Amino acid sequence: MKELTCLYCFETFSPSEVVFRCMNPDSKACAPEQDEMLGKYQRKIGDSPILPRVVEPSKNLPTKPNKGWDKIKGTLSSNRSQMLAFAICQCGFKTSKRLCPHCHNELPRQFGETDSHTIALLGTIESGKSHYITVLIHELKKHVAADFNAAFSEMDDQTIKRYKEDFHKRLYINRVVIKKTASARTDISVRYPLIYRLSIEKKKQIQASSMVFFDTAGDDLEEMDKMETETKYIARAQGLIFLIDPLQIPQLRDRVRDRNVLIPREIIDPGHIVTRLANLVRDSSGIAHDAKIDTPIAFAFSKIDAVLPFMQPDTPVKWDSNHGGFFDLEDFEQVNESMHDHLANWIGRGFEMFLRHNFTNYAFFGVSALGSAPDESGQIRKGIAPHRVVDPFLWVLYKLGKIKGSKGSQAPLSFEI
Ligand SMILES: Nc1nc2c(ncn2[C@@H]2O[C@H](COP(=O)(O)OP(=O)(O)OP(=O)(O)O)[C@@H](O)[C@H]2O)c(=O)[nH]1
Ligand SMILES: [Mg+2]
Ligand SMILES: [Zn+2]
Ligand SMILES: [Zn+2]
Repeated sequence: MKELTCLYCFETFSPSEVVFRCMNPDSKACAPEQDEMLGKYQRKIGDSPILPRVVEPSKNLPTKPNKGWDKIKGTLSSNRSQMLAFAICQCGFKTSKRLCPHCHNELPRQFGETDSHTIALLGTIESGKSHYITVLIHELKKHVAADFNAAFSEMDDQTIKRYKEDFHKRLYINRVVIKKTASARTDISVRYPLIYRLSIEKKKQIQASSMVFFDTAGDDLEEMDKMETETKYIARAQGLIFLIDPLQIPQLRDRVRDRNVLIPREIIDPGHIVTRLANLVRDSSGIAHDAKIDTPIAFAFSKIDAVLPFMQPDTPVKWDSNHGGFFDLEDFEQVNESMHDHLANWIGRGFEMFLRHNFTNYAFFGVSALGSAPDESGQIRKGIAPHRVVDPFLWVLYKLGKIKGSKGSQAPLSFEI
């Protein structure tokens, strides 16, 4: 039987275990109740939200059976692998609002119909994760549609609201930097991933995947092994994008200091997070300590705009990338090699040696979400001019077999989902 994985809590369940929330608008006929499971997910224990009743179709026999009930009973007993389209509450009201049986978050309408891919974003505090995700999503909406004949759209209301208010408004409307991400221990919105549907028309058929992104606080990643949901999503991610902040590398930090560039307050060694990441994936996936992890992991130097002056003049990362309908492998190989050499110069060989001994599928990139440094008051006066932000994401899709790669101009114009 096909198991489903919740996009919010990452627990797995069979389709018939899905529960529902009553949609009866009359709260006198069906009194709202405290939802402790959702309260637990939102870390509001003792202060759980009061919401319309949860309907468990397998347990909840309606007191007033109506026409729909026979159909539900039939479906439940005959086919456990089917997800019910609706359920009937004890109050007799029919509802189609599906919830995860483990965390009681509402499941997006297309949930279960598409493959789901979690792409986790990692990096030290202030490495640029929130800016990167904001610009990546903006670029994917703009270019994926044009270059790949595909559509990229939000899958749930939470994503629309959070992207618009927390991310898009600040960068693209107010032109100010995004605030530091609060710990998921204190801010529940941080616990909610951004969920998108990527769909493409291929041979007159629409093929879709859901893409789940988490913008975790660097503070939480420092203690990732203590965070239950975060641990699950990182360990179960199909692809990882790991941002390395060049401005936290002591050698480069000293050189940019006199160029009027804002430098992060703290220096945190990306090696610590990578070591924890490897342990976490191994422990939760049962991978032996001498076996390598094969999850694709893209190491991207963020804020590359700030360090380009210190890179070799002919470094390929200076050029714009152009993946017109395919992943450009020639460009990828040149950038990967060049960034790999820079990594060795800037951080030393130890980091790469650790990667080589622990991962099979990794590559190096250089990205800039903003294109230039914001000023000291956090204003982005020069406007947002992203550079190569889609490269690591497209590489992950390529590694997952979702898009085709090509060398040179004989590019196949297809985007396979
Ligand atoms: N020069 C340059 N600076 C950037 C860029 N992106 C982000 N920054 C700077 O880096 C700072 C931190 O970026 P965030 O995206 O908030 O970093 P984060 O990794 O989300 O940090 P936490 O939420 O604390 O984990 C921003 O306030 C900007 O000043 C970029 O593309 N270029
Ligand atoms: Mg952040
Ligand atoms: Zn869940
Ligand atoms: Zn009801």
